[in-house]
Amino acid sequence: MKIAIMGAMPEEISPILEKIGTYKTTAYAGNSYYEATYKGIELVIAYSKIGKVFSTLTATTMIEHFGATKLLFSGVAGAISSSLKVGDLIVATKLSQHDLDITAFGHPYGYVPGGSVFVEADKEMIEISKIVASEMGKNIQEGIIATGDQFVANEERKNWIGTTFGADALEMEGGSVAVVCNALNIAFFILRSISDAADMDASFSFDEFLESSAKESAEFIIKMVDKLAD
Ligand code: 4EZ
Repeated sequence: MKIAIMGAMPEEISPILEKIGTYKTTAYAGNSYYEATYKGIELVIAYSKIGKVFSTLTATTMIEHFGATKLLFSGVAGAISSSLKVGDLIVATKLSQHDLDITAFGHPYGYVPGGSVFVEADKEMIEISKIVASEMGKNIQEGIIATGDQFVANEERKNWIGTTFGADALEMEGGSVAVVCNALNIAFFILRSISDAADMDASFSFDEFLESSAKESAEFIIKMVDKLAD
């Protein structure tokens, strides 16, 4: 077993790198990949840069080049569901691409022929996350995450994504990572901590809470790895 841990931004993986201590850095495909052995488990860690294209490249590289057999994503997200507040954790049950649109041909939003509107995350790791959450005394919500190449800072757009996909949170990488892992048969787990509410104050909230929320998510991911190592 070799576990890939990815984020989109440096802030999303630095708490993990700090925790594991020593690692080997490899430059590959325009990015840096960090490899380590932690509690007897091989890890490959990277931040992809923001968005669906970079996250697709990084997820694929971690699997095809570095040999990852499971993938865990850690990061922050904008809340859609009013029950999600800054710092809260959401684990994706399934993910979609909210900006994928060939509706002009009668297809639903998020769908292209050969694909599917939603990609489901690994059920086993979601079950493990519930155990981890109870051991940590933390609340973790399951929900649908919608992904697109835009920072949503608009109530109308956010509500449209919520209604169209039944989504509880939104971000810019999970849906593409899900497509990669699904295609390559790699179990994946997408965790996000809320940094903002994807509304007109989103950019300010994001700037204020990126670091603390990213840390919330990263700490949980480390506990997940601890559990997988048992
Ligand atoms: C993308 N990530 C945001 C990156 C923003 C600015 C320099 C998560 C996220 C997000 N994505 C947090 N809040 C969001 C929102 N309101 N819309 C989209 O994965 C980088």
